[in-house]
Amino acid sequence: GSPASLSRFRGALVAGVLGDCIGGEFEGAEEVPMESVLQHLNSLDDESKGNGILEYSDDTAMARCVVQSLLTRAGFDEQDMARRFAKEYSASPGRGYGSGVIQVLKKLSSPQLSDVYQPARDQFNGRGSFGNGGAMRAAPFALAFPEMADVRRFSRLGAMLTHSCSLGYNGAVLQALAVHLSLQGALNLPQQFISRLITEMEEVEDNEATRSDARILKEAEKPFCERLHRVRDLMDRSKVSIEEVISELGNGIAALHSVPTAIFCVLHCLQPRECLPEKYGGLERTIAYSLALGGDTDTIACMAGAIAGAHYGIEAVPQLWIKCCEGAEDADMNAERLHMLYHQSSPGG
Ligand code: R7I
Ligand code: MG
Ligand code: MG
Repeated sequence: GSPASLSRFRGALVAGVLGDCIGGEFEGAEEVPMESVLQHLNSLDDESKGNGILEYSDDTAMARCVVQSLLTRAGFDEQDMARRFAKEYSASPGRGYGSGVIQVLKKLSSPQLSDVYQPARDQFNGRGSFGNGGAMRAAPFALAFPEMADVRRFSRLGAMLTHSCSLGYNGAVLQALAVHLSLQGALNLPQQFISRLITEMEEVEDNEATRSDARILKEAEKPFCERLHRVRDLMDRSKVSIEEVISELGNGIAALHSVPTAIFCVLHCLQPRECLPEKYGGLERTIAYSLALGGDTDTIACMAGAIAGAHYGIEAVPQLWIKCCEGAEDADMNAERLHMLYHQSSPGG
């Protein structure tokens, strides 16, 4: 499809929901045999199973808040977004939120709160969370703002409402930038795609907050850049085992151990793979492969799904999978609204 086409918007938002709903089955599992993944995916093709059987989790619940806020305010409004997070949490607290972020969401619902970023700063003894909760809901920022600088800025601020550690919010920026580039068709040249992400993140991570967090947490000076270099090294290899991907990139709840992993899943599945059914297209491969990594499967599949969906477009998303997932049809309608907002705000368009 052409750059920033409606099909790509729909693919991104819908496949993100699918990754969350379908990936929930294996969240926290240490080892997930590919056989179990394929069995799970085959069961979605069984039409007798009915609609909406797979519920979405916090990943989608919060992404929906981001979408609604961006649409209603026609841009980023931190007060409005914070209010929506708090309201959503109090309406459905059982969506599987991270154990730390719950404190933030409770504080955000206080009417006395003057600085909406303060509760996030208080997390983990004042360092803030490095969890992937900012990154899991970052895709909509790429679908609302055509300018890369806006995507960078607002995905960071949107994540900082709950994640004030740079290893948390920079993960959100990376995820949003990956969706942004994919939307432009950048995955047609995978080597350039990863190089551009590295170049962008070099700048994003070039500041004192990042250096200081990295030092304290004993990470490389530019943690996400270092991981993206590992992604590039793995890409260049003809054969990579699941175990190697997990040990090199991680599959955990930290943004650093899941966002680069999600990006790798997309890149690795651009071509057919021996371990995956021949009948699968790229989008199905990406979701299946993300689940087979185990660990934080709903979130990794959600992030990989959004990047892959922006590349392949809605036509690549299996109808029967959409039917099985709560919130997928809704995401499809919102994608159209975001597409309009995006093209309204683009210069001359
Ligand atoms: O990041 P967050 O919103 O969690 C998202 C994850 C996704 O997998 C969702 O699907 C859902 O399952 O949860 O929630 P946080 O509570 O901010 O962070 C998640 C977890 O990361 C925390 O509960 C901690 O275990 C860990 N964590 C930290 N641990 C020590 N020190 C995050 N930051 C720190 C830290 O600074
Ligand atoms: Mg979740
Ligand atoms: Mg998760």
